[in-house]
Amino acid sequence: MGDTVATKKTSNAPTTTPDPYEVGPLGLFQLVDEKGVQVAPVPDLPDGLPVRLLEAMLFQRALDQRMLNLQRQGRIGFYGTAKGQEAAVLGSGAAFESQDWLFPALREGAIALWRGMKLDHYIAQCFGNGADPTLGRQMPCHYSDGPSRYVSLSSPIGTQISHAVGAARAAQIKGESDRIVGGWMGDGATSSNDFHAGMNFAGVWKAPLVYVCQNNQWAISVPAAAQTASETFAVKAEAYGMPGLRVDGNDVLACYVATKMAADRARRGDGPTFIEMLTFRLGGHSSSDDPSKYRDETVAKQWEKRDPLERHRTWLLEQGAWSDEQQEDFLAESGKTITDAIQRVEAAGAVATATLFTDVWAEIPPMLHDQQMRLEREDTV
Ligand SMILES: Cc1ncc(C[n+]2csc(CCOP(=O)(O)OP(=O)(O)O)c2C)c(N)n1
Ligand SMILES: [Mg+2]
Repeated sequence: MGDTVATKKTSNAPTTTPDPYEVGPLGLFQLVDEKGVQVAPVPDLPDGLPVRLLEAMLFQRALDQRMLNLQRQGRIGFYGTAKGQEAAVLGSGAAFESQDWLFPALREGAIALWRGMKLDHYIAQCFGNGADPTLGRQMPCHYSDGPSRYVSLSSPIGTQISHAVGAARAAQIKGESDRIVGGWMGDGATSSNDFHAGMNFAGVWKAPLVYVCQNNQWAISVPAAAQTASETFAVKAEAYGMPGLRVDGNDVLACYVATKMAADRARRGDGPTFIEMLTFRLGGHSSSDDPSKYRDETVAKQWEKRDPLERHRTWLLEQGAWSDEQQEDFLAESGKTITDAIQRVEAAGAVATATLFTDVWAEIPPMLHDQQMRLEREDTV
C-alpha cells in the first residue's frame, strides 16, 4: 500500500480541474500539494468556505489537544484525536447538506460541530455527565446529535457501514429524493464483514450514499499493508459496481471537491461512490495507545511535514485570504471558547441516577418500576 503521497508532477500544470472520477482508484486527486502550492485550478467554491475550513481544522486540532489533556489529567476516561486527519474529516463532512444523515467512525466528531452540534454537548459526551444529552450512555467520542443528523458510531468496527446503507435505502424507499447519506470508516474497517455487506447492497440498490474511507495507514498497530493485498483501498469499489476515488486526504480542498461531486452524483440518483482519502494518523490510536511501541516514528515525523493545516494555511496566505494575525486571534479566541465550555460542562456533575429509568421504555415494566420506587426511597433516606 502506498505510504507516501506520490503525485505525478508534470511541468505543465493542468489548465482545468482534474475530474476525480477520471483520476480513478489508482491515482491520487490533488489540488494543492504538500508545500501549499496549487497544482490544478480550484473550482468555484461557496463564499468563505476555504477560510471556514481552516478555522474548523484549527479548532479541531486545539480541541483534540485539550480533550487529550483532560484524559491525561483523569478528568475524562478516553479520547481519540484526529490529529493529521483534519482535512479528510472536514473536507468530506462539509460537502453534505443539513438534511443528509451521517454515520461516522471514531474520528469525525468535528463534522458534528461543523453541522451545528453544541460544543458543550461535544465535551459533555466525553465527560458522560449531567450536561450530556445522551446521559453518559455511550463511551467518550461516540457523539450523536439529532438536529445535525449525526448518528453515534457503534464501537464494533465497520457496523456503521451497514447502518449508512440502510438509511440510504430508507430514503430511497420513502422517495426522499433530496436526502443522501454519508458513511465513514477507517482502513481497518475495510476488513470487516459489514464492509462487504454494506458495499454490496450500496451497489445493488444504487443507494444515495457516499462512503469515505480515511486511510490513515494504521488500524491501531496493524499497518495498511497487512490489512489488504489490493493495490489501493479505492480499487475495491469496482467489485461492488461503484466508482472508487482516491484523494490526497491532507488536501482539504481536494477532499471537499471530490466528496461534493460524489454527493451531487448520489443526489441526482446516479448511485454511490467510495472515496479513499490517503492521510496519516499522527497521534496514537487513542489515549490508550503508544504508537512508538509498534511503528517507526520517523515516518510520523515525515508526515508531520505534510500537515494539512499548514498546507491549507499556506494556500490561503497565497490567496491573500488569511493572515498570521487572523490566525493568532482565532487561536486565542478558540482557546477561550474551549476553556469556558469545559468549565460549564464539568460543573454539571454526575448524571442523575433516576435517568437510568428514563428514555428506555414507553411504559416501564413492573419489575423495573419496583426498582425505580426503591431507588427513590433510598435516595431520600
Ligand atoms: C469488531 C471490532 N474488532 C476490534 C475492535 C478494536 N478496534 C477498535 S478501533 C480498531 C482499529 C480501527 O482501525 P481503522 O478502521 O483503520 O480506523 P482508525 O482507528 O485508524 O481511524 C480496532 C481493531 C473493535 N472496536 N471492533
Ligand atoms: Mg486506520
